[in-house]
Amino acid sequence: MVAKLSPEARAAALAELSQWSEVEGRDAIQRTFKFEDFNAAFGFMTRCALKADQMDHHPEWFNVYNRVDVTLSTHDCDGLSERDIALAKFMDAASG
Ligand code: HBI
Repeated sequence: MVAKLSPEARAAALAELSQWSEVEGRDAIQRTFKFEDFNAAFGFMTRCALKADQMDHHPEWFNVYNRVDVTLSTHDCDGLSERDIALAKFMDAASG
């Protein structure tokens, strides 16, 4: 079972994810990624999808052309876990 982050661990992790924001009314984080075009956005999504499947941890996301809206949360613990933080960091690195 994946553990929900403690308030202290959550605050420390979010301090490192400056481009992510907390979702109102839900224990989740979100970020919008913008790319040059659809090809770049879909390449990013493909890299993240392969990583997510390896991690057995999957994003909620929505894509239109060069924009990818991502929400991360852990359904198994109904909140933020280390897996969301790890996937958010991977996505930040994969977007650059
Ligand atoms: N993805 N975001 C997210 N949260 C989960 O709890 C989760 C997941 N992918 C697979 C998964 N859990 C599995 O452990 C099972 O719940 C299917």
